[in-house]
Amino acid sequence: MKTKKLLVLCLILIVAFSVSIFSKPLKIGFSQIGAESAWRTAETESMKATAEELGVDLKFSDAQGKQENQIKAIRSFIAQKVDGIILAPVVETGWEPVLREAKRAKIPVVLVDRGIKVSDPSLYVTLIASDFVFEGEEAGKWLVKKMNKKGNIVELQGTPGAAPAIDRKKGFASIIKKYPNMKIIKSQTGNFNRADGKQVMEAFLKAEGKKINAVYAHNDDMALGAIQAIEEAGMKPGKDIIVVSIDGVKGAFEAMVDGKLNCTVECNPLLGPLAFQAIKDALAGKKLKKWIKQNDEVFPMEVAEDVMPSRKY
Ligand code: GZL
Repeated sequence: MKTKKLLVLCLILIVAFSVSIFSKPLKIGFSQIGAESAWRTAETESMKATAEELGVDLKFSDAQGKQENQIKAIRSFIAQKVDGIILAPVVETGWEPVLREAKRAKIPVVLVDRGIKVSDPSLYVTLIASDFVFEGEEAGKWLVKKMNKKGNIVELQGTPGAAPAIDRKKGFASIIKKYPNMKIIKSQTGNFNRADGKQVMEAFLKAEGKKINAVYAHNDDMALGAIQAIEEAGMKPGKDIIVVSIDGVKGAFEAMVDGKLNCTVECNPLLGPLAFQAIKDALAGKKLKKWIKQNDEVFPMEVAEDVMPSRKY
């Protein structure tokens, strides 16, 4: 009788212990770039809301736009022995050493929203992001049609060295170069933020003024800054100067309804569910595609009013 009781007690302990291991919340570190744009804020909200829903213990770090702060955050996550790391890399290069440390600690790393250049692709599990070259091409194709294949364009670039800045520039230029009467007469970074976008557009207007027929901004926040600069220069954005940008945030749809922005190419920031699923799959030993590509749509101003109510960010 005594052995039977002992056996039952052992069984209860084993079950309790195994439940406790599996029911312990996942501890995930998320290294976010910063809060430079409405798109970035939407991405952060998606990650935090998903972590909340899943009962994940999220360690969140805002790098204020600095790679060294992201590297520090990743080292801190490793020291805290997190189960997984999600990284939105501010730029493409400089990640190998710290990602090798994560690999040595057997912590899976999922990239969201921007890619990186590494010699060893095993340093990250997967990249969940849009195709920025496609986004740049779509903006270019739309502008070629709108401008009847002629005109002078000024370009507001994203953060130097960032995958979206590099690839949106590449994609757009690959289309424009096919039309000899379309020229990119100025191109400069506005760092993906509204204030810098406005400032750079003011300088463009001072230098080129009425020669400018269109603005291509790598994100909506810079486009909204440019729109402000165009108005302050006494011109009508959306009419005197055509404005096309990328992201598809709420402010862009409002500007299109107001007739000041002509077109935005969507870039989905709601990556939380896919990011945490990827970490779980990696922990379960599943093999993932190296790039989980997000599909994006082009929204010209003509559809903005109808589409707005269904927008999720
Ligand atoms: C794109 C993302 C870019 C957005 C900007 O995935 O990295 O950074 O287009 C954001 O708005 O600042």
